[in-house]
Amino acid sequence: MQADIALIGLAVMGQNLVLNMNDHGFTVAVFNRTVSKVDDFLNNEAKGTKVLGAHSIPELVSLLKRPRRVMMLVKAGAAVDEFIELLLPHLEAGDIIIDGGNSLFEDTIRRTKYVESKGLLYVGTGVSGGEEGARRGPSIMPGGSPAAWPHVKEIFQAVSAKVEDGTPCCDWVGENGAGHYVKMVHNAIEYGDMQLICEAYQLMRDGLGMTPDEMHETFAAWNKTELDSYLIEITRDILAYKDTDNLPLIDKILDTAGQKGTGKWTVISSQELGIPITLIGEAVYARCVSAMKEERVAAAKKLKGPSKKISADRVKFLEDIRQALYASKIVSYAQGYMLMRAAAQHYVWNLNYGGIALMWRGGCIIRSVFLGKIKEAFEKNPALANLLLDPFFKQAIKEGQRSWRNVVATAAKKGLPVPAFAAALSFYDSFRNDRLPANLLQAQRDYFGAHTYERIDQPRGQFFHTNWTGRGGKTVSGTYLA
Ligand code: NBP
Repeated sequence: MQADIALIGLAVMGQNLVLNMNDHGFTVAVFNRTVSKVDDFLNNEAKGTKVLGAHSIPELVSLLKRPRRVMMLVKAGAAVDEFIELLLPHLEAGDIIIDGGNSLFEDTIRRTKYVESKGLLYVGTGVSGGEEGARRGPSIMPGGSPAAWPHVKEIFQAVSAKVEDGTPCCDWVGENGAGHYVKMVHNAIEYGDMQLICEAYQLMRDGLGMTPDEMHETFAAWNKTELDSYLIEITRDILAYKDTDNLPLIDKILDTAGQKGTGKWTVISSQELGIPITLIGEAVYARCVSAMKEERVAAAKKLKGPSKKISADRVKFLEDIRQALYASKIVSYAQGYMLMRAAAQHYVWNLNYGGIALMWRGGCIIRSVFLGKIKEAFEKNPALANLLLDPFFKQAIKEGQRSWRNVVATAAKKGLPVPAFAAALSFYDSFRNDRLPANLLQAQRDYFGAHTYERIDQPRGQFFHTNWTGRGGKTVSGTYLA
């Protein structure tokens, strides 16, 4: 019994996390469904390390110190349930099963309850940062059985990314599915950030007629501003990358995007909780539209629009785009935080919002200087109801607003799609509007469905129905559905 932790799943994430743990002095025992991959790993990537190989689950468990910690990094879904069933007969009370994959938070809620009912502890943790993150320091977002945290804290915080002052990008998120929920929202914000950058890119490419090298320079400059982030940095490098013929590789990549589901899950959750994460919704749909390649190619020949060329001063318009991106990004994070706040209330999680920003500050795909500002906002005011109301972000939007509006208006006039920029701006204008047109909407609902309405001249909670046509009855919806 010598290993500190076991890791099941020797694909890209598992292998790299094992090597990372080994670098930090932990002894890791490994296992994989296709058992031959254990020896392959030991004879290649893990050669010369302290990593121990196991060829069966009982052997794996026998190598572990107590309480036993077994982490899975396998494909999300049935594989996780299957491994839990395989592990349970060999573990005992107090042992800990950890799922580090991208599991749906509802599965993690169910699994936490199930594993706890067997006397064991469960951790469902988000691990972000891809291959490089797993190897050099990911952002780790653990949730599950609170009693498990003291037993996994040391390993997790040691292998996680660190911010400049050495603080680990890993802290306890909350009970049962909280860790996976926060990771899911992280991924959805990642969808939003990527879409915003892509819209900026399209405006530069199609509107301003810029070359990849020129855009590379622009993103390089932007990365020295408030937008300083991993995604801007890789965009800068992607735009400079040349194919074997020395032409920009970016121009040869097919414009159809894939997705694995975390964006979709977040939008579904937002619909269930009634929280408008409009920018992220548009980012998910933008991938869907991109996937309709053949239909778009056919439609492009038939559906005409204005010339895409933007004749504005390039330097000035580029600054407008940068401001639009920054303002939209603030809205996106504000929406993501609104969603997490609603989820925390619904699922009874005590989320630490500043701590979440800190976990995302390093190691993960959305890491940025900006997240430091979010952390500061929640540190100053832990009860902050909406990021848009924080003085720093309020001022940032105030300063960028004219540019933001100019970009959305220009894009509309030029027929250039900016679904995320526009959704963010519409949300901003809806959120700051004290009288939306929903009075008409309620009137329509009451007209055709007797759904009733509240009145501005009567206290909230009193409902009225009008017989709009003189033909309807007095019965209101609930008993009468039109
Ligand atoms: P994959 O998601 O590709 O999963 C591969 C692993 O799952 C292998 O060990 C494979 O075993 C095992 N597996 C599969 Br596939 N089906 C199985 C089944 N029915 N029963 C048991 N084992 C099964 O690996 P990954 O990309 O390293 O990701 C691991 C987890 O981390 C996933 O949940 C993923 O969503 C998450 N994640 C990935 C990234 C990333 O950048 N790749 C980033 C963050 C999180 P085999 O060798 O026998 O086929």
